[in-house]
Amino acid sequence: MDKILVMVAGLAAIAFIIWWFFGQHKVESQAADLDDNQQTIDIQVDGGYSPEHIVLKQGVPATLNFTRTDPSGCLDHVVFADFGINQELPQGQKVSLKINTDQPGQYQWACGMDMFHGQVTVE
Ligand SMILES: [Cu+2]
Repeated sequence: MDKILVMVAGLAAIAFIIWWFFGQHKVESQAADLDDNQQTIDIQVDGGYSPEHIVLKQGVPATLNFTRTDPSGCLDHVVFADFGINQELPQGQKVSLKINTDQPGQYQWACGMDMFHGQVTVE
């Protein structure tokens, strides 16, 4: 009987850990606002990116508005290697980036030093 209790508790703990991780990822992922033939999303840059995962609709022109409030130089550039973008982000200024959404897929972005990451899903 004790063994069964331990096993049930162990499974519950594992289920909780799985829920915790996947739950968090879901919260971080955000779809862009769709308006006519245009989609936009605001991304705050402060100790990382918020949201960190964004979802764009394929074939609709997309604008990502990055605003860096973080004073550290680490995040002062944003790099989309797939799109050939290496953009400076002056502190406190909104910087708009156009993203090509012709091809579905997952695209990473990073800070200039490749330490912080974000992800765009085009679907
Ligand atoms: Cu960095």
